[in-house]
Amino acid sequence: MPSSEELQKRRATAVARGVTSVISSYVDTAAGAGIRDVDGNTWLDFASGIAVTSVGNAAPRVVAAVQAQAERFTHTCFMVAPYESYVAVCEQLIELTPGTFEKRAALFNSGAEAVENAVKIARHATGRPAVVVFDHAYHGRTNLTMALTAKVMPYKHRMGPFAPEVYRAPMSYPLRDGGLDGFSAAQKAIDVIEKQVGGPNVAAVLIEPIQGEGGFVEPAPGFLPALAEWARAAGAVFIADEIQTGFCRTGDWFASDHEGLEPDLVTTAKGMGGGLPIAGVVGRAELMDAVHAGGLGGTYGGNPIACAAALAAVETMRELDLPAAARHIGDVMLPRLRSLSVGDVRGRGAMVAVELVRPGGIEPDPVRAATAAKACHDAGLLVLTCGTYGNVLRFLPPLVITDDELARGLDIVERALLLP
Ligand code: PLZ
Repeated sequence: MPSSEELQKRRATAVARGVTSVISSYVDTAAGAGIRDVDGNTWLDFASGIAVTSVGNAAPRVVAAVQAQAERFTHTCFMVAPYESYVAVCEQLIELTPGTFEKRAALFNSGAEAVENAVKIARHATGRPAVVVFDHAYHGRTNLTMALTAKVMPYKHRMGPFAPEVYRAPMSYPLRDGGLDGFSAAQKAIDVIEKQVGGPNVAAVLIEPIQGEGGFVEPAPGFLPALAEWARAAGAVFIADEIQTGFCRTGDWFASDHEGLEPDLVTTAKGMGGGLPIAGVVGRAELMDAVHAGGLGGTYGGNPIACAAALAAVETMRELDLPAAARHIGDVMLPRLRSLSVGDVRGRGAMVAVELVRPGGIEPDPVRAATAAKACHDAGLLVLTCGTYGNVLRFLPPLVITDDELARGLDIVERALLLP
């Protein structure tokens, strides 16, 4: 078995520099919230492969389902020869997402692809061009989703021209917008939309209910319902990008559930596949079915092995009550982090962050975030940073993490955050 150091050398002459990794240790095996690298070091996982392995790494049910499906058949392409598991995953999406109205779903391979398709569907159904997105938004790295994503470095720099008809509105960001209440923050955004885009031109308002890469920004209560209400009145499609927040992460099946939001369309990926690449768009039947036959699809979308994994992941989430597990994780993490009196501690369920700021104000402190992350890594805890200013330390543990593992991880985080 080659060591991580040897692999780093091979990588340097084989893998494009644009693709980076958080740590330089290479994975050998992983299970639950534990990772073992090729040199035999063990890691505790507070990253879940960016909010993917919510059911744990190599979750037993997922592994068994993948093995069984691979032996039955690996691929036929749902557009060529269909199979039951694709239909079953769509049924699960319909059942689990908010709203009891008639829905349809379609499956894709990645989050970005789901977002692209949600926009295609909204534009097709409304016959309108404009898409409204928000400051600090992250929706992907493809051409359209780069345009939807806010941050230029590293996501967009020198990669334009970008897709047109994308407009950015101010986000509710309680730490940084003077603590505007949700209604006032929504009015501010709606003002921008009405003055700069015009309601009748808006195909979709697209938003992460809690922003992920942008810094775990949770809008003030009332912001999302006010925007959804405006979209409804304007005849625009309200799309919740629940790729990072969905499938139990925030303590509900979907973050939209928290305020009783019923988005017209929801995009999902990450946690839904239990580690296999699968994504979905689900929502109002009249929107989804507006698109002509053949207007949606892709060779691999809803691949049978990924569908088997998704069904097993959802079964695991139900069986282990992972929404409750996520709430428990938040209940353990938030008070402990708050007791350190470092930065702005926030989160819902198992989507928890500390935004680091300079003493006495809210000036971002990205160096402190990087130092703390490195100290965690040195101590064997895998954590991530995020945020427009790179100053947010974020935690996304697998929802099956044990209390003992959680406590061990928090000990490491505590020491890292209290470094001078
Ligand atoms: N929408 C809300 O969080 C993916 C990407 C990190 P893909 N986030 C992690 C990186 O540096 O690429 C994400 C998301 C939200 C869309 C996406 C895109 O999902 O599966 O990465 O395409």
